[in-house]
Amino acid sequence: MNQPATEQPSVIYLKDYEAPAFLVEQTDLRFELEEEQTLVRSQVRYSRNPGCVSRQRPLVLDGHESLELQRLSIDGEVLSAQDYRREGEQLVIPDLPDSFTLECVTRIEPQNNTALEGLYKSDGMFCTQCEAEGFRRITFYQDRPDVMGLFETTIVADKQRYPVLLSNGNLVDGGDEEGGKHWVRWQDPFPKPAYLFALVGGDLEYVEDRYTTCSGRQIALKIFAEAKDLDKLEYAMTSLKQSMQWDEQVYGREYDLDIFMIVAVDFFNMGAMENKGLNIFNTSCVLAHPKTTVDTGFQRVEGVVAHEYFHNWSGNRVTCRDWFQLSLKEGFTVFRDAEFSADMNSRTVKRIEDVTLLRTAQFAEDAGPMAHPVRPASFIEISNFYTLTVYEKGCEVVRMLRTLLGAETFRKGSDLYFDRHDGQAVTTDDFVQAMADASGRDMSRFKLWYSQSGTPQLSISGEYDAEHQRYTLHMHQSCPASADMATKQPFLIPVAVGLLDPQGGEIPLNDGATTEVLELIAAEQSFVFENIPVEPIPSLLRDFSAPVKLQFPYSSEQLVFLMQHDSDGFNRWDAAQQLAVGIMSGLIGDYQQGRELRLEPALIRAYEQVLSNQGLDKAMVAKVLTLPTEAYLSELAEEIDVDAIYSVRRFVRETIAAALAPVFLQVYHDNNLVEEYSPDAASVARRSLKNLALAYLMATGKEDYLMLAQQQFDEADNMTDSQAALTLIVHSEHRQAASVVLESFYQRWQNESLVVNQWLGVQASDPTAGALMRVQALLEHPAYDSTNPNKIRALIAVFCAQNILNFHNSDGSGYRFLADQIIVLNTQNPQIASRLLTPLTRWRKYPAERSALMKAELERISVSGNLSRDVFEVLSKSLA
Ligand code: 0A1
Ligand code: ZN
Repeated sequence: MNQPATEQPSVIYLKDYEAPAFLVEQTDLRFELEEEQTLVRSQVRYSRNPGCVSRQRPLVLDGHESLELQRLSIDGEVLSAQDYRREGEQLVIPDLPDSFTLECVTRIEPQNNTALEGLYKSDGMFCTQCEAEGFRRITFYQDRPDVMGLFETTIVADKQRYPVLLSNGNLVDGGDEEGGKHWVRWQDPFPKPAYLFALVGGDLEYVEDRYTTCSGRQIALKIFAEAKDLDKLEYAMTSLKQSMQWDEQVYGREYDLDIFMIVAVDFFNMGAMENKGLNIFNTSCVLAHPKTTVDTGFQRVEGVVAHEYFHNWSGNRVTCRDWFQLSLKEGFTVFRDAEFSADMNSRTVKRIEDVTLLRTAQFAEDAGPMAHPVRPASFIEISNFYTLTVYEKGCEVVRMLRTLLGAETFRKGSDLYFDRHDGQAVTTDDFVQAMADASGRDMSRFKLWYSQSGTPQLSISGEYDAEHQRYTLHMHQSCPASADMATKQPFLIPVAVGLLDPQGGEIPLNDGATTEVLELIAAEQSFVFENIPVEPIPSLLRDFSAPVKLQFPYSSEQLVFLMQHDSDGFNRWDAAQQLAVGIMSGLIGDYQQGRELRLEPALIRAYEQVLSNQGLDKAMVAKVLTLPTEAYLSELAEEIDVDAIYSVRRFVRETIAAALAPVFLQVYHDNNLVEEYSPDAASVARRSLKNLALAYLMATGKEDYLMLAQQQFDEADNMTDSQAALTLIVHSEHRQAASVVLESFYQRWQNESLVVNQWLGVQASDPTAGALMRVQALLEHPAYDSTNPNKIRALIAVFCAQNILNFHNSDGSGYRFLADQIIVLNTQNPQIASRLLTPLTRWRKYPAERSALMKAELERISVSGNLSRDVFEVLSKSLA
């Protein structure tokens, strides 16, 4: 919705929740899809909600300015303008009987819908995106998740252009009509909120398979895509079948319809959507082929297919009462998909990747102007709350519940939750209550994780009493004020702890186990371990048992010791990170003081040892040897000195590379096997280690290694190796070689849209000087499409989020560029515009000059007029 500049969009509060005045029994929809317009007729059977106190309340239907109302009738009687009123975008109908059928005909123009919410066209194909509030762009409806009804959908369209017509549930009827048209009818036997409605109409092909459920039911599985992409669907299909089986085995959840469909679309604001029985996916999250997809792309497909499938229970069968409860389905489902991926691949590597994302991006969000609790208390535009906090921190909250309760009791809790609330729209409190009831524990303090924003800080110190063989951990927790909340109460923090003896052995703890979960509930608390024969080195917060910032005064030697001996794989990696962070933070200070940079040998020695240890998992080696990213160092900094962070990281990388080049070369060759591509964990690990070695070799700047990268680029038979070589060459100082590989890559892949996105991204993240000019030139390139979110993300979002040197150019050109893009996108696609704002919202963390330039661009956007609710909310919170 575009607001006039003077009108302030209103804030919606959780505390104002009221049950709907009317319930929906049945929703019958009829769509006539045409080139210039779509006519939508909805016939909805309403009855007064007995749970609603006032019987006088009118029916309030949500709508949108793009809806053209053509007819409204109640039980066959056409309403005149006096029978209802328009209040903003809503339609209010007073004086209604207790039950009735409302018929509503609207005219919409999906072909002009650039916001990609509601019904729109993606590459000539009709598709929908109704979460969170897209259904109101299709017809007037009580568009809220606690209104659930049975849907029947009839679609009429030109048979030749749109041979495939899909909706939720089962296909029950269909036929041909005059004028070259055909029609179909779909019935969904499960009541659902409107946000889970979906429709697709297009010229699509599909691959097909079957799955037999644990109770022996046969499910038809179909994945639809454009004909040219049919060869890229096998991996998604395998992942789907694995997900179905995993959910039966791990959560006892069986699929409920006879058919499960996925459709791939190229224009999509997010990753994918869990519409009942008809998931719609961004092509980037479903298409995968060794020739065109990198290893991380395969993993993303596997994870997103699982995520959307798991929503069938955690989201669809049990849904959210209101949008403040979004993490009820998202946090839980991210937890479920993370555990699935951990079971399919390397558990520790998956945990490292997830924690890395949390600690860089979610911690930054929680410390910025958009900070909000996992269950927000208010919002202006719900689309702005599909955040890392709701998803990733929400996942951590569910993980902590499992850590506190133990896997078995947690499963009892999830069974109880699904049984108790099947078919209902519920709250995060209901979820925690099921866990409390299953375990017999009072979880009220735990619920602060849902209602308080900010990242808690946990300081721990250890004290050894040799005489009494007693070791004490003193803990202190605090949580800094957040943009939305000044003071916080102490959280219940599960701290998983192990104690190592000086030989690296695990000391048995109080209950004989080697890891104990301590429950910190107060601001200050001490935990005593008896019978500890020597002063131990503690391994704290094992497997990252809580989303907090931990401080413990480890020496470099102790960190190296933990890297070598900790039985907890996550903490071995984290010790390496902490070691590197400590060293790099010191160097950042040196850089700022103008002192010469010198890398102390501890890090190089530690890395060398890791490289020479043949027994280690290769994926872990690659993770351990990856330096903390610029984004993580920025998050940790009080004030972000872009030049210092960039220069120090580069210096450390180059120094390590120079010192260990022969070792890296050996690692490269040892892992450069001629083998058929496979996305299994061991092969992915080998490629990641090989390409890490190549990256260090390229960091030496030596021509020999450029040739090695060129050879890999020329000979690679898979996109992982090809793209790794391309990136290293393009990001190097070898400019001539860079343009040669870029040109050859484009020539080869110009017809593969997702590969072209990678090509755009490699250039957008190129740290060498002049990147902005090149990005601006790419905006005019035929490969770019300013209406396709995937292209916008690949070029603009990557430039602003990953190319810190060029985006933060001290002349302010990067900021100006981004603001210009946002001003255009604000009207075209508000969700994307609002997400793109993120890097500018962090302006307070930069030194004065940059900070002022960033703020000035935010102010320029804010006076550009006609701000969408999405952009308005982020801007106003950022400038408050
Ligand atoms: N529920 C989806 C995410 C999603 C949310 C909003 C969308 O459009 C604005 C699209 C998808 C998921 O968690 O996968
Ligand atoms: Zn989700």
